[in-house]
Formats: sequence, structure tokens, C-alpha cells
Amino acid sequence: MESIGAIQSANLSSDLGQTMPVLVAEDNPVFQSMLRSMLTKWGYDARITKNGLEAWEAMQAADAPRLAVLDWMMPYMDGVEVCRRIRTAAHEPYVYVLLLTARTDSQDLVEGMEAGADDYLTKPFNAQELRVRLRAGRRILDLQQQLMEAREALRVQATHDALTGLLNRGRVVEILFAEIARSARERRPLAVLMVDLDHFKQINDTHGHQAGDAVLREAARRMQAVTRQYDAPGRYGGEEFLIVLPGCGARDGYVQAERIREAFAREPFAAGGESMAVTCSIGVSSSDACADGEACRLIREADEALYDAKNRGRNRVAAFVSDQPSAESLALTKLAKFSEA
Ligand code: GH3
Ligand code: MG
Ligand code: MG
Ligand code: MG
Repeated sequence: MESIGAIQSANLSSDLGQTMPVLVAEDNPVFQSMLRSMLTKWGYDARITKNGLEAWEAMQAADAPRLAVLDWMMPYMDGVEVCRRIRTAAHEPYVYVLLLTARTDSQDLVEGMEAGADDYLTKPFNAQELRVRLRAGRRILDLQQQLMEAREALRVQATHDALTGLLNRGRVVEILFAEIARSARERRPLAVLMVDLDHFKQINDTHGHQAGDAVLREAARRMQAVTRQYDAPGRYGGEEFLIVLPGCGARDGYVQAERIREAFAREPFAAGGESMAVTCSIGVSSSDACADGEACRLIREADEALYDAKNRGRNRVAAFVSDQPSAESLALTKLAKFSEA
């Protein structure tokens, strides 16, 4: 018996030290100060409000407590209504609600629980009972937290490339579709870059596959370092990367591609204790006035431009030039000739 009691109190004392915020809504000053001193003693950060309206306002804050002890009978708004509002707002993370009441009728209990309360305690209550019920609430919240973290980890896994940490092909193409729709709506330009490492097979053959992997990671890091936060670099295939540049026309896309090319060529890569020169070729396509559903065209044109950059000797940027070149694409061709010279 004694050992069980000892284990239980050891468990309970673990709620000391962690100051978990608890929202308290209680209009009676005696209960208010009682709750404040009990919760503080148990290691909670008690945030006392004096009525339902104050409690509901406190729950709107970004860092609102996830554990709430609500008195039923209060002026302005009762605890059941606060609870109903919390549930209607479908708070995430979940808010665990413990209702306090002097009512004992089982019909009252039904009403309180139906409003979305998780638990119920009748006044006057036993302090230890409140303490263990709060602990039960915390266990539920911990489980929910773990569930949310697992869900988030799965989401990251499903949308990111495991080797480089960049967006994966599915996600970056999805973003391209969304950004095309947005730029069609907002009449903003959009550029797409297709980046391909030069002679990457040789790197694998000479330094081994693991060094090749390290080069891919470093390539991803350099691309991220020079792209804006709202640009979306993704791993399109083995050593090919697709970058969506919202708001960039042909010229801005070209400049951005040059920046990436330069970030590769500037300094040798370190992989597997060795240092090696790594370059990339980049194809640029763009649309000044996107029409919905142009994703395939932009990818194809970036690919064609990339092919052109490879043919012209690698470590260079090429912009897609259509059969009927616009003044801007002609200027870009000149710019490309100039930077090659
Ligand atoms: P080019 O300049 O024409 O692009 O030549 P390349 O050698 O880069 O192109 P190629 O398509 O011939 O070879 C790409 C190589 O990339 C072949 C493949 O083994 C390698 N590769 C693809 N994915 C990975 C990966 O995840 N890790 C490593 N280490 N190598 C990869
Ligand atoms: Mg009251
Ligand atoms: Mg390659
Ligand atoms: Mg390739």
C-alpha cells in the first residue's frame, strides 16, 4: 500500500517545476484566491479571470492556456457558454476544459458535457481531486501534442526530399501550379529555373556515391542561401532542381539564375574530405502574364533552355527564347552573349 502511495505522490510532484498556464474563470473572490494558491502551489501558472467574458477574451490570445478551469455560474457569460465558444472556434491545439459548479443535477452535468466540457467538478470540491483531474487533463493534452507532432512530421516527410531537405518533386510542382494560378489572378510575372549539376556522374564515379550525396546536400544549401524566402527550390529528380520564382519576369529570373550559378562556381565543394569543383547549368523560362494551366509549358521551356546551356558548354545560364522573340528575350540573348564573353 505504502509503496503505491509513494509512487503516486512522486508522479504528482512532477507537475511541480513546469509552469503550465491554466486559465481560471471564477467570480467568487474566495474561490478565486483558493484556486490561485492551490494552482501556484502545484506549479501551475494561474491566470485568473473574474467572469466569462474576460475568460473568453483571454482565450483569444495567441499564447492562451490549453487548460481551463471554468466556473459555471458567472456574470456576463457563464462557463458553459465560454466552453461552447471554445469548441465552436475549434481551437488548435485543443483546450481541455474542466467545469466547476455548485449544481449537482445530472441534467446539468449533461448540459455541461454537451457544451464540450471534458470534465466536471462540483463545489465544494476536494483539493486533491482537482489536482488529479488537472493531471488527467494534462495527460490528454500531452497525447494530443504528440499526435500533432507526429502529423507534422508526416507532413514534412510527404513534402520534402529526404537527402537534401528541399521540397520534393510533388510539392514543388504543386507550388508551381498554385503560383501560376496566383500570378494569372494578380497579373504578376513568374519565372521557373531548371538547375542541373554538370558532369555529376563523374563526381560519383571519381569520389563515390556518398561524396555525390554530400555534393547534392551542399548544392541544396547554396541554392537556398541565395534564393528569397518565398522562392521555392525543390529537388525535381536525381541532380536536377526546379525553382519557382513568383513575381520574377524573364530578366529577374535570369539574374537569379546567374546568382545560383555563381554560388556554385565561386568556391569548390567539400565532400568526403575532398575538395572538388562543381558547376551547374540553368534553364530559365518565364511568363509575364500567366494563363492558368501553364505549368507544363514553363517546365518544358526551362528544360529546353537547360539543354541549350549544356550544349553551349555548361556552367552557364540560358533563357528560353520562343520562335517569336519579344524585345525582352532578345535583350536577354544579348545579355547571355555578353556574360559568356
Ligand atoms: P550533365 O552535365 O550532362 O548533366 O551530366 P551528368 O553526369 O550530370 O548527367 P547524367 O544524367 O549522365 O548523370 C546524373 C547522375 O546523377 C547519374 C546518377 O547516378 C546520379 N544521381 C542521381 N541521383 C543521385 C543521388 O541521390 N545521389 C548520388 N550520389 N547520385 C545521384
Ligand atoms: Mg460563480
Ligand atoms: Mg547533370
Ligand atoms: Mg540531369
